[in-house]
Amino acid sequence: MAGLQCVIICRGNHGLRKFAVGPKRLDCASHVPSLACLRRKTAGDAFGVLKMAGAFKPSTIRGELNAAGLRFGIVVSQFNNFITDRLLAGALDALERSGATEKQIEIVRVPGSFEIPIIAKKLAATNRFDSIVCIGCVLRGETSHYDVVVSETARGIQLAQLDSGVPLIFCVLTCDTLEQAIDRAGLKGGNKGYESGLAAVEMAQLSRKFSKNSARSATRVRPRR
Ligand code: INI
Repeated sequence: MAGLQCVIICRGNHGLRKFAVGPKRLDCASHVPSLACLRRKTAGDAFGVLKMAGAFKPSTIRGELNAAGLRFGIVVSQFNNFITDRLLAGALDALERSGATEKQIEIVRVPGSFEIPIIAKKLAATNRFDSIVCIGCVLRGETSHYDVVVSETARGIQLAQLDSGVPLIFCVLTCDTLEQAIDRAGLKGGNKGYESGLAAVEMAQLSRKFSKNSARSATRVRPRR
C-alpha cells in the first residue's frame, strides 16, 4: 500500500474531516477509506480515530470567501417569485459581502425552475462566469407535476455543471408548503439564497485553483502542527 494517496473531499467544518486517513492506515482490502472500514479498524473504540486526528493533518485545499476578480451569473425563476426574489436578495447580499461589485454579476430571469438548466448551461458556455447560482422554488401541488419539475431541474443543473465544468449552485427550494419556503427564504431557516451566494464564491475560487489555464495553481493550506 506504500505510495497510495487519498483525497478527502469535505466542506467547511464538516465533522468527517476528522476521519481522514492516509497511506499509513490503508491496510484493508480496498484502499478507499470508507467510514465502515474505519469503524471496523477502531474495533469498538469510536474515539480512536478522533484521538489520532490531532496528530494526523493532511494538507487541505479550500476556496476562499473572496469574490475579488470573479464573475457570477444568477439564473432566477419567475415562478413563485415571492420566494425567488428573496433568495436572489440573499445571494446578492452574500456576493456583495464577499467583495463582489455589480459589474461582476449578471442576472437572467427564466419563466420557471424547469427552464433554469438550459439557460445556466448557455451562460456557462460563454466562459464569462466563474460560477452560476440557480434560483427557483417548487411547491408541491396535488398532482405529480411537482416531482417531474423537481427531478428534471436538479438533473438538468447537475448535467449542465458536469458538462460545462462551471460550478452551478443549486438554490432551488423544493417544499411541501409555502410556509416551508418562506422559512428558507429569510425567516426561521435562514436564507438559502445567502448560503448559495457564499457557495458560489467558494466554488469559483476552488474551480480556479483546479483550472488548467488558471495562473493561480492549487495552493495547499498546510495545517499548523
Ligand atoms: N415552476 C416552478 O419554478 N415552481 C413550481 O412550483 C412550479 N409548479 O408548481 O408548477 C413550476 N412550474 C413551471 C415549470 O417550471 C415550467 O416553467 C413550465 O412547465 C413551462 O416549461
